[in-house]
Amino acid sequence: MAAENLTELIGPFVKSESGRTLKDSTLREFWAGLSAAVMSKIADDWDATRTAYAAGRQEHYLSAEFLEGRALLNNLNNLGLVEEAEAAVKQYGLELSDVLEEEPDAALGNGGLGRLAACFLDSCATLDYPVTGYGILYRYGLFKQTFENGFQSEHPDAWMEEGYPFVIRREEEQRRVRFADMEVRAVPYDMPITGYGTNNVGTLRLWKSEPLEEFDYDAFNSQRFTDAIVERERVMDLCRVLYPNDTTFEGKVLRVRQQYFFTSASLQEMIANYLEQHGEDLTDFAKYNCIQLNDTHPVLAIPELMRILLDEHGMTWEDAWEIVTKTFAYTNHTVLAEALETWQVSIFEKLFPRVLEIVYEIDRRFREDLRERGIDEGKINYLAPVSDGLVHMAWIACYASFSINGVAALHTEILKRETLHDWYEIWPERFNNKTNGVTPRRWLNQCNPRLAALLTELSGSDAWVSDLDKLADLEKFADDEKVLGWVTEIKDANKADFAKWIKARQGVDVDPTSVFDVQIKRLHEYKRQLMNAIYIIDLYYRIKENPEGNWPKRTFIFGAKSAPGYVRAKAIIKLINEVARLVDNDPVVSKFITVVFVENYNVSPAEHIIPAADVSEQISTAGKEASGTSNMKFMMNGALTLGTLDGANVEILDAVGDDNAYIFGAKEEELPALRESYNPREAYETVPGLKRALDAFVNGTLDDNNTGMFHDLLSSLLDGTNWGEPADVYFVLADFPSYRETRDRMAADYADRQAWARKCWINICRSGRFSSDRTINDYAREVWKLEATPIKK
Ligand code: OAK
Repeated sequence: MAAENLTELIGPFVKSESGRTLKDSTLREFWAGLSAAVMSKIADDWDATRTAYAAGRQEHYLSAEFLEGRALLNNLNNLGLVEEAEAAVKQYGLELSDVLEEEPDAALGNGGLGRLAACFLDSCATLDYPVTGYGILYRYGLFKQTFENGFQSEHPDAWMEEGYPFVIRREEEQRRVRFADMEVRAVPYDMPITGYGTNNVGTLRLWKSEPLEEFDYDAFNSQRFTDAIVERERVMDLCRVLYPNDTTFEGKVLRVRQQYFFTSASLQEMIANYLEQHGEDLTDFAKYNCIQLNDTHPVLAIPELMRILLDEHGMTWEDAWEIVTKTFAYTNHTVLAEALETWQVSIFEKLFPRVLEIVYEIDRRFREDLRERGIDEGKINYLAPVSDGLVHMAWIACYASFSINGVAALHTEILKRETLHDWYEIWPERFNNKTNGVTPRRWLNQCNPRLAALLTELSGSDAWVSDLDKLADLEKFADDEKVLGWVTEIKDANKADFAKWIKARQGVDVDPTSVFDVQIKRLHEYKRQLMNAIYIIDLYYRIKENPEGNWPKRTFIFGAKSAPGYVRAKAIIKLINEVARLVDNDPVVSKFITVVFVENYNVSPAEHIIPAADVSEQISTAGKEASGTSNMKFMMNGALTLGTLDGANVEILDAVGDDNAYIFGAKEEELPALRESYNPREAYETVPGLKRALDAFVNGTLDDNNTGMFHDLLSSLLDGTNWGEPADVYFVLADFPSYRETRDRMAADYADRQAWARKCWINICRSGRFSSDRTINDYAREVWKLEATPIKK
């Protein structure tokens, strides 16, 4: 390729975006032009990678969500083009950082599961693994959140309406997906996934549904204008919106349509590639293909692959099943009961009767298989793919997959012991753990350039960016006062940046010298943002009682979206906003503390928040958070964990030791016994400060605008519900005393900045095992049996 510099490329590309002179082009058009220029630079390598991967063994990552966030800076960093890009926009008097802020987040995911998929693709590209991601091109990503009088309000996010240069429509590779009541075209849109320090460029293929015929002109010509449009819209509806539920299942027909749509299109492509590369005999399909199911959302791929092999390639059931059971691997991402996907048989009947027939046959053979193993009928019926008129997606996944994994050591143990215990008893060899990881490219090198520069300088190269274990070599500086001084300076500079950013974004003033204490994640009762808020209310009263006290200055930062229909989660959002107002309106308390709720929390806000954090709140009820991944991002950026022994916190503690993390609360194995004797009302009456804090919900101190929602929150803690939910399901009040003690101690410890910085440094240096490169190498070696395939230049 002609060695063209971004400085030369940018002008023409911006012009072709804007259709006017450069001086009149908008910042947004500069973003689009620069992005298009970057695409032109990777096109040849992208092609070469696709060709190289097609021939050998490949892994296909099927996921209903990919929470990619922004792409331009990530690509510039990976390609080593940041300085070139800076110079390119400087010619026109622009700052690269301003251009980058024009990019919308590709928010095609809800939270942890979707962001994990994005980190995994980044690692696969960096490590040259032949892996392709498959998902859905949602027209509307996760809703945009605003606060109206403290209440969450949701707005559509038409993220690519103004054009998005990082996806390419591949018209010629379209497939057809048939439902009983409609047939649609699946048109792939490909997003390049660049890696760090490699020429390989992976692919995220996002399918979009379109009508078979662009427009029904017959209907149109015979004056049936609406008919022509209605049919077209029905097909477009399929991919219109990402369902905003995180870890909760909703049995909506459109959702199961989405699931079948993208899995069917993806499988058709895998089969077509196999036929092209390896000939007509599909016996070796599993030798060349492995499919990772990101939770149960893509599990329809199992009966669909059966259908393709049986109906379209004339295989016997036995041969087809042999292939299927060697192809699929399943990752579970939660033990929460409300996430379990079960679809009504009648929905399958209506949408894809043939797939249902196959599911029934899987069910029949499953029952036979288990009977032969001497398993009793009650258990068989419980584990069967179909029972009580419902199709159980997780059971199909467990039965057909050669590998079943959890996402942190504790989570995998809970799966084996409880959630999937019966499966584990029958097929123990299928179970394995793959502790999650996060990409250090985006979550350290890119979002925290100051710290990245220090790490590179001290280690003499940037090799740590693609081999994070190298940071262990820097632990020798843990007692080097100069280095610890730099660590503190870097954190302070990042905090000053955050203060500017949040001032510009929300008009809030924060004191960069205060302790930044952060909880950012989806709003869910088990994550216990409510416990965090109760602490702040209690602190508010303690400060009011003793305004002369030596209170450390603190900023409490929240970021969280609630599912639009999750009433209690929305009440908690309103409550936190009310606490922020209460504190802000108090001239005494506001001298010491500030509460900030970052609106519309997403990937790119996280990149501003995490490098500035001192305290990482990881306070879920033990046993409920499968892994957590922000805990890892915070650790890498030198924030200390305030957490329960849950998910990957357990492994973070194991890595850094007691002295370098703040752990509190009941352990998972203690909770069943605690439940027996638990009386939250007693805690309310006896734990000092608790009654006063909780009464503030309902005595007029905090205002829920007469909705009664704060009353409901309180009674969920003290009384449970009349539909049988026990009081305080998530042990908020039980863990409160130890949370308060630990959090108080942590804030006091911050005063010794040198000792604090030492702890931060240990966290940073020991974060190597939480790189998604480690996770992906484990999957590649132990599950996918995949070799790195670097392209030749
Ligand atoms: C979403 C929908 C259905 C089931 C699970 C999820 C989900 O997002 N789970 C989250 O996955 C993350 C990645 O493995 C974990 O870190 C979180 O703990 C888990 O809640």
